[in-house]
Amino acid sequence: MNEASNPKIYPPSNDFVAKAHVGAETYETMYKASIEDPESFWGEQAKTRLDWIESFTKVKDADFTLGKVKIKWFEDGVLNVAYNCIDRHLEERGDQTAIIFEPDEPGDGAQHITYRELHEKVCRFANVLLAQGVMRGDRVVIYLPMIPEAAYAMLACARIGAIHSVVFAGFSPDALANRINDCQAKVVITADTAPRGGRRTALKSNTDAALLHCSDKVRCLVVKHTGDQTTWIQDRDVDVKAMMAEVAPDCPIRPMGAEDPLFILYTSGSTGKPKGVVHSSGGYLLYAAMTQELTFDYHDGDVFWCGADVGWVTGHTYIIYGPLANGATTLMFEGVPTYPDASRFWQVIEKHKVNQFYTAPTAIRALMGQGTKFVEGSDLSSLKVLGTVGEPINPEAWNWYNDNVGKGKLPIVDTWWQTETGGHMITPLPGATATKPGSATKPFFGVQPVVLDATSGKEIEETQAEGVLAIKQSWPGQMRTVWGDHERFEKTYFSDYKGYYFAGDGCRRDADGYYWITGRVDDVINVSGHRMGTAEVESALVAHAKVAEAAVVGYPHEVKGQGIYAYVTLMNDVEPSDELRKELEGWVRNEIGPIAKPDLIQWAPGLPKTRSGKIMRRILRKIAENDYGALGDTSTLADPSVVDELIENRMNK
Ligand code: 6R9
Repeated sequence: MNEASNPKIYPPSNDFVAKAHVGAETYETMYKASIEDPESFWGEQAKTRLDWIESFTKVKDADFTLGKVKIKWFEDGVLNVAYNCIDRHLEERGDQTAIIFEPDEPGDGAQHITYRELHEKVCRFANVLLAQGVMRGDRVVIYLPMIPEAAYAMLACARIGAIHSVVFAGFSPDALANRINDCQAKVVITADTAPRGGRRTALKSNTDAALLHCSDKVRCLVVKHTGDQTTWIQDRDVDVKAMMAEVAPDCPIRPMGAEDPLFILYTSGSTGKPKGVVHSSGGYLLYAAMTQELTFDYHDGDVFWCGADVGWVTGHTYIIYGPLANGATTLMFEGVPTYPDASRFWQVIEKHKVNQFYTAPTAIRALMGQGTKFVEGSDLSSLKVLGTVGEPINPEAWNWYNDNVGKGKLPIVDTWWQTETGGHMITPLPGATATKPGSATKPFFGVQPVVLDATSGKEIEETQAEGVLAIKQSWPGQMRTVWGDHERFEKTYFSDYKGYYFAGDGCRRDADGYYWITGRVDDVINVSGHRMGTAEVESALVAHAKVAEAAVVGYPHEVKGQGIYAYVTLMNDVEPSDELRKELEGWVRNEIGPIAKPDLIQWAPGLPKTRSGKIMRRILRKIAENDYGALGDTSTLADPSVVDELIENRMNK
């Protein structure tokens, strides 16, 4: 039986409902209010959840019309994000732990950083930035692992009004250089080396390599984290910890406009180079705080653990900004789920008595593959809510999570959202929504999803619908623009379906109005919950001297969700070999990072193209999926025989 068409339903328990912030009725009333009168709804939320230096008089000014797209919230309000995440909590919870840092090596001992300590560290870090000449509006690239300094650096930027752009520490020097150059950063912050799963990544030397391609004015701030030896360039490199010890322990906040950018985060799209997604100070923070509290039913005193990396949006919103704005205790984990062994996640939960745990389906599948013995040995009784994010969760993984981690008793929130949306968009609220495994269920407050017919672009009115997912109205956490390219912003998100925000996912809505995300409908693939533009991998491949042409598609992968399948046409005089295959894998690793390494490379003497020279990816996808029985119409191909050749030599047999 197809689970999706007749799924088991999991209502919240009465005990849970009794203590929850939002129950089913409240959800309905509040949701209705948020859609019918967004101005009052969000005005009220912004006043109660955030502290303003000057309050706003205007709540919303948004337009999705192509050519004049504009998204503004609380426009004339003035606030400071770091103040909201730290200073305002000092009186009441100065001695409460703000951040628990759990290092890669379990034997190294955790750190508990109180709000008061966080305040001092962030102030000192901010003074270091100021001493480097960083001013309001300047860009600061943060290329750090999951260490407290990453949080200090982000909040220090927010304190002085600089715009941070965190680059995932798994990215290569080239990827780092592209981002530093695109946002014209004044400073890059890195660490000597980064331990992860018992191995070390040489971040400083990656940064040195990246900076060869950047302006020589870029300063390099180095956090000496492991003490490993690195090269040192006088006049360019700065020892952050040494300087933090010298500067003043206090630093005034800079009042910022609600619409001033808080950060830029680069993300992959279906075309071109990664885009710098710009998020605001006021609207973003409000949305981060509200979703963190309500989606996870966070209560004062709880320990919250989002297992993402700060290099992704999930880490921004649910390790740093959301929890800290709410005065929560947030856990930062430097390691990986399988080191020293596959019980690490569960050990960390037991050790720190974690109440809410948020991870990705790919991590669940990887741990599932190790059997249940690793989870059985840990005391998970502190857990109250489980969450997932990043990709659709398959029922097997959902059931495993539910049975073994939730012991059949905990609500699981499957949260659909994107880098662009700032926070959760479609998600259960644990005290309000009965869940169905594999469905992200219902919209969050203020979010108006619609299902559009993919070809006509018309809204499907019936409850039961299948098509592409779009959003009708702005919400405060929405991205504001693409850094330096507003036209690209409009074109990417508002031009395919006029009047709506569209960001590339397909979906189904069932008879109960529940949403089921079916995956990307564009040339973006989702590898272990990480977004990867196929165009990016292709351009890395063709940059290799022996490659004439390349086409990249996704294919189903048991653990990663999707794997990367590359069809490569070599230059005329080049012979294919296993060594060359390895060389290309290493090449892509170096060009982009390990997450972009192709899983399968097929030598393709020719690619299926239309007579106008367009590669027919639909066909390549089918072959990669081993589903070539249904190739559809191939009559428009310039040379249909290439298809037989590709099928014959396919890699995914
Ligand atoms: C937060 C984040 C966004 C893309 C998105 C969609 C996929 C995320 C999902 C999900 C199904 C979920 N996605 N959450 N698909 N169910 N609960 O992941 O941001 O890295 O920008 O990726 O991830 O395809 O469009 P980002």
